[in-house]
Amino acid sequence: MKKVALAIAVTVALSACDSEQQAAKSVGVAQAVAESPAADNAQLTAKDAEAFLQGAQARLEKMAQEASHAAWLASTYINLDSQYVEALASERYTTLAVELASEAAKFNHLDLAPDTRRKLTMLKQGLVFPAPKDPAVTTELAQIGSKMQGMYGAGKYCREDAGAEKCYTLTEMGQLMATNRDPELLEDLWVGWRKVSPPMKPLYQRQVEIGNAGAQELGYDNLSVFWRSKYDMAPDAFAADMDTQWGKVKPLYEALHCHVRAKLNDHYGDDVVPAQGKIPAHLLGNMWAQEWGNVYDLVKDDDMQAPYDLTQLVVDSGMSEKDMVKVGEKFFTSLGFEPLPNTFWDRSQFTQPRDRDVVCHASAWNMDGQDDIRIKMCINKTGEDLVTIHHELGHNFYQRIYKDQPFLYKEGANDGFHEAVGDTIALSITPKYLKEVGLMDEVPDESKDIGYLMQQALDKIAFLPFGLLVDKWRWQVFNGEVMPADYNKAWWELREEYQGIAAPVERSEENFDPGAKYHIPGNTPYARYFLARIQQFQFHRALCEAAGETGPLHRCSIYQNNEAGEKLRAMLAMGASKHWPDAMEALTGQRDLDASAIIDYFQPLMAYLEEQNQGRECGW
Ligand code: X8Z
Ligand code: ZN
Repeated sequence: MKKVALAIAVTVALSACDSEQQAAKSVGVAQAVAESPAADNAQLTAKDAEAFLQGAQARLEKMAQEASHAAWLASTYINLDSQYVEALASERYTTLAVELASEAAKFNHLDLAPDTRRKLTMLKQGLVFPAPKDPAVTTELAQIGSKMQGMYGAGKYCREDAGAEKCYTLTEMGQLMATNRDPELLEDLWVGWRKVSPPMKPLYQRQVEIGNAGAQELGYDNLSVFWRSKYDMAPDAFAADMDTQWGKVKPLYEALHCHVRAKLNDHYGDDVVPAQGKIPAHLLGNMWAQEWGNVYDLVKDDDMQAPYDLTQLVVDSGMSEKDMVKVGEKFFTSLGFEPLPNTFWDRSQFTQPRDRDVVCHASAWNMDGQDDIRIKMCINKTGEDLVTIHHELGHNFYQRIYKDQPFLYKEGANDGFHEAVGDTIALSITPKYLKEVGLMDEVPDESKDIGYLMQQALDKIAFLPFGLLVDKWRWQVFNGEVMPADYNKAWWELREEYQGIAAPVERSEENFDPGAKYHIPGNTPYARYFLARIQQFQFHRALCEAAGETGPLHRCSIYQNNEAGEKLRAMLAMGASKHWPDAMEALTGQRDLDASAIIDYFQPLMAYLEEQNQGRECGW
């Protein structure tokens, strides 16, 4: 960082998938209003509001830089000291953001230009967990956050293996959940990982109390309303729209659930997977049963080969973890995005360090609101991680292309957009594309398409109810509908109702299973991933149209297509400067969330599933 008289070059952090969304630009002047003695509100003018916003953005940007570097440190070297530093920086950031958010209310009575009003609203809604204006409580909130992140990141499960104790990291357990088919081992890992979270429960409970008090001081009923207020519509309308979209895709989920249950029943037998009812949660290839692509081998018909096994292609190609990231970068540059800067390659974390604990959950960061972008992952050489790399790079390319927006607009059009960008690109990892980049020799014929769609559905469709329920649970916790004595019960009611899965062993309030999922201790809202699953198919459909592709959506790849690239870049460059329906319209011509694209994409699979499920009793 370089200090210059009067203009301090400052930078800040944005970590997509992390709790605080921050960004930065160079600080100019204009701290005058924010620092001047409080003026009489009645005298304030629109010009004062603009000056206030300029000063506020400059101050936040500066503070966010400090918070980003501390957070990066605490995520990549988990220890007492990094947590101490991170909590301090986060406390300072929260204090400032809360102070500015409340100060913004002094312009409430003014008739302001829409852009000024939007920035004031965004200032008010910028934090994920606001603290009340009490320094001791703000400190407590920051310490709770750092502590829970650290507990999750450093979590391990130790078990007896061939007479010796072996401790597994979450990444190692994830690999076993994906590939091992021994139900006893899978159950043991499932139960074992969940030992990480009971100690989090009192911390979480206190964090909710503090966050609710903070949201109330900002004028919201509770954190649930606050979290749902960030979508350019009334909070209840947002929740209702999520339910409406779910209603549209639910038949597809139910058909998939029915078929998967039947196939798992064939493989494991009635004692392990009953032919009726809920599917045991430890047998779906993923620690949280949120995406099921890893059990494709159990679900496919004997004659239904997928057109490719992406893990096999990655392994056979001999590429390194860094090479995998290069493959992702190449897709974005083929669409006209700037190549990643050298600092990205120097500063990112691609693999799990052997000598220390880190938060392995994948994330993308912008440290300075400009070009210091990075990803933090513990990459495995699998198809799943190649897709996650595209997901993370989507965040980074978005961050970079909106870097010249004002600080408060250095965000996605809504948080679902941010999550959808990389996934949209990954939908173009088709056989045609893989052949073009030399990872595959021949494009398989159409007879293999159902296999490909099945593989995609096991990830994309299986995820939808999980994407919906995580924040349904949090909203109920925040608004007091669910009290701490029922945290785990309420969690499993939702898991059972929406996903049709069941815990493999009895659970009780001694357990705190929500805490064993990153986004609960990590305080990352989750509705965004549900939105993104719907949006990415809308984006894919629109980009394929722009590219002049006329074939089925699942065969379309926009690799190297200028028209599609231009459209995507134009929308992303808007950042959060416009209401999200404007951004949506710029890319798709539609102003609403529309599940018809995901339904169209999977239409051939739906027909197949309906046929397969004939004579089966579906549902749970
Ligand atoms: O957390 C993530 C990304 C980082 S934003 C890896 N995802 C959700 C999850 O892992 O639970 C992507 C899909 C859903
Ligand atoms: Zn993400």
